[in-house]
Amino acid sequence: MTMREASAFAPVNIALAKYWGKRDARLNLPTNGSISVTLDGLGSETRVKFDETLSEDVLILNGEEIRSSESLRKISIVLDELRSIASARASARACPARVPSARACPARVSSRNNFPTAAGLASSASGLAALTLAASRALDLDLSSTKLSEIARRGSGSACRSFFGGFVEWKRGELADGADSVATQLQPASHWDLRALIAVIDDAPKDASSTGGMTATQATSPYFRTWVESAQTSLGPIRNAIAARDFAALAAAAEENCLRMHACAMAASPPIVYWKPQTLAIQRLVREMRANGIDAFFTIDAGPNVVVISTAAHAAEIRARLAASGVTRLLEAKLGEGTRSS
Ligand code: 2P0
Repeated sequence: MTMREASAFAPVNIALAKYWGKRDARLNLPTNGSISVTLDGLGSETRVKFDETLSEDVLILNGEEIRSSESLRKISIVLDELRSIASARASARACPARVPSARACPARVSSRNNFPTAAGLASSASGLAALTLAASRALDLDLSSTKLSEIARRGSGSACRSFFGGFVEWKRGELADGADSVATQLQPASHWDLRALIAVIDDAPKDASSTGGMTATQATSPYFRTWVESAQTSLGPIRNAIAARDFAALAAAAEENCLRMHACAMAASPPIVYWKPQTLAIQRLVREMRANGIDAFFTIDAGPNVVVISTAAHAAEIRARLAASGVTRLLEAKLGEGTRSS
């Protein structure tokens, strides 16, 4: 019998080389490659149930029904893609008129994040990755991680990186259909025991979505072309620093990449400024710590929170210094594995 419901857990990933620009908005193909670390324990647990009594897909996030058209559009892109694969397979196997209804019917998606939603942490990445695996299992599709990652990417670009553990690269690719724009693991989590300390400055929903901010930056920032060139050039040094476990080189290249992304967004018209005063204060503190021999660098996504990356040996010292500087909410994670069934 076809299983009609299934669950999956997908981890958050934090980009050390950022995705910020689309060369194809329909397929979510990026203007530049990106590199991320997959976090252990922080993520989204998502249950998908195909239900003939529904008239359209339903999204429940942290117990509340979401009616935002952007969130619903993203989940339906993924669900439609999986429904179409399932229908095509069923049609190929049996009489087309007897395609099981679960394959074509709407789904109820219930997702829970164990971190603050919409605060610039990549909640859409883990949510869409978990949805993709859960829905594929509910439809009894046995797809490779690479294929699942490609489908999740269409819902939210950064979701493609959450399928793999440790250090992950999403290649820009050259092909128009995106077949070569896939995520792959650079190194497993065991390669280098780094920690991510997430200073939560504000967990209220942010003013503008990542998708909107990215699109507006691309359309109006005079620095966009330069950002893309620079982002693409930063991949080699970041890849090499990870392979060599060279913390100082990784710190320099990742901070530069992050600040250039934000500089490009700030130059958009109207300007896109995700930072708050504490965002800048923590950047300064992290630079001071590094100057004093502590392994720490920062990265910031489309929100005010600062993620401090450190070696395991220095995490406790950094935690204490962040707390002393007034950070009251700090999440900490090791690097971990990719998306899994649950
Ligand atoms: C990243 N971000 O690489 C960058 C850095 C935010 C800042 O990927 O439009 O939600 O759904 O493809 O994946 C956030 O963008 O955007 C993001 P869509 P997504 O992590």
